[in-house]
Amino acid sequence: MKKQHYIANAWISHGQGEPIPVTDPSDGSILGEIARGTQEDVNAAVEAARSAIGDTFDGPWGRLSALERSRLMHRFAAAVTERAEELAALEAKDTGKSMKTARADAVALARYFEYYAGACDKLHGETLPYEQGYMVVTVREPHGVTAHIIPWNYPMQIFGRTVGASLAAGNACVVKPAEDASLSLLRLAELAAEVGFPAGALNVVTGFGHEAGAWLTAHSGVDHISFTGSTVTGRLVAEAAAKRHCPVTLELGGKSPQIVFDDADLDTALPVIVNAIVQNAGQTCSAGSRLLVQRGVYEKFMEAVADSFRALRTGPPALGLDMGPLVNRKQFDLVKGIVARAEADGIQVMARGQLHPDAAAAGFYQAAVLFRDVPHEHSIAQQEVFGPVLVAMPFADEAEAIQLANGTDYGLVAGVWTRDGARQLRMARKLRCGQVFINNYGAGGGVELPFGGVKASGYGREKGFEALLGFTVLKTIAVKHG
Ligand code: TXE
Repeated sequence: MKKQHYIANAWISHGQGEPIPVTDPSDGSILGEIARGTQEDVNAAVEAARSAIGDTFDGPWGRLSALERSRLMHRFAAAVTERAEELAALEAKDTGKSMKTARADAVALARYFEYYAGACDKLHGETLPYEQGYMVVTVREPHGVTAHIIPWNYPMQIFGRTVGASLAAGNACVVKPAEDASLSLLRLAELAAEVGFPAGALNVVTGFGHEAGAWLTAHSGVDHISFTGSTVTGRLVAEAAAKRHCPVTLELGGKSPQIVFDDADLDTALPVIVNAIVQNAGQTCSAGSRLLVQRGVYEKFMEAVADSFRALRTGPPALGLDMGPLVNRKQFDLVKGIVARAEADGIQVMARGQLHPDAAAAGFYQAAVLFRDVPHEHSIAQQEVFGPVLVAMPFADEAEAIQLANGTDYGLVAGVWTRDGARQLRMARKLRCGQVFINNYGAGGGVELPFGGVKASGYGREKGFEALLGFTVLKTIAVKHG
């Protein structure tokens, strides 16, 4: 299987870039290759998007009415739903995620398009009170061409929430998938053409981040950048954007706490807390990767978490177990190294999950690991691991819980487990993060709920109506009518 870029509704490659091999994380074998985007490829994709929009929104995509955009997006959502199984299988093969997670991703993708399709014709400006003799209105216009740098952990979902919102607002998109997970997004671009999107409205250029990604973010024809990925790369993207005054949203990593008070409903909390760290083998920006438990229930709750961890099974994606392999050798070595260093530093492993006998030795399989009594300052309690690794520590009271919860560079999501209503509200207000879940944990929340971080977790919001606003520019028109 050899894939080219998908630009202006056609398979295409410019230049002579060496192709990038596509590896199957379940056994390390080579599945095929994708094109290594060149500067020419990036230029072609941006130009295709610009002509789809047109200089004054008069191109074949730019001139469509909100209703026409909405109908196309609904058709796309229906096509994704129809092909959910095919898309999930492609994603599971490419990324190693379990079929269970991949199916959920396809469903979420369709739902994002459905949500934003319904929002196209509800996006409007306002009439403003001003001096006598004036009529002042605001209108919401698209940025123009938006670039979408997408990581490998949830390609379809992140495509759904950023590209869906951007198209709904009337932008034309250039997508750069991760070099480790491009197949599903190439197929989605083809699917968009099949349901009738005009050429250039949606383009996908594959390649390496430091090449195609960097050329795209530096391109003067790009009017907005949406980046999801690591904190380090996010900073590079923001620098590139700042150099040419381009707006950017950054959805970066996290070290999100689950905070369990003595009065919590522990039976309800347990499966949710375990799922929030093992979902997608922990490769989730909003993973609940720190467990803070009040001293009164610490021993009891930790025993229950440990039992759940021992039952977790990691194995080939097709078996539909709790977890598949990690995405690539780099991530596998990274997670293994972090776990080994913590153990060497004397941090106690309380429980490990199981590796299925069919998990190939050459695959990137990592069983779940539960650490207890982890010092808050230790790097494993501070850094994003991006694997099925949960670090737990006790706390005495609400003040200490807040201090620990807020005590990392990140601020993406937090979960609070307590029956005390006043404490729920106090905690919700004092936690420094973009989303707080009380007595549940949404691992990023629903399609409708704005999502994003503070501090090193980034800025700007995805999902919900808020994301749609972010893909528009507000123009004020003041008419002096006398
Ligand atoms: O991420 P990168 P990597 C975290 C997680 C993981 C770590 C490294 O902790 O272990 O990041 O993963 C593109 N200009 N997350 O190295 O580099 C790249 O091609 C423009 C959290 O895979 O951030 C890919 O498409 N683009 C995260 C995307 O950026 C560049 C999801 C993400 O890659 C670029 C993934 C550049 N200079 C990893 N360099 C989350 N927030 O969910 C790379 N890219």
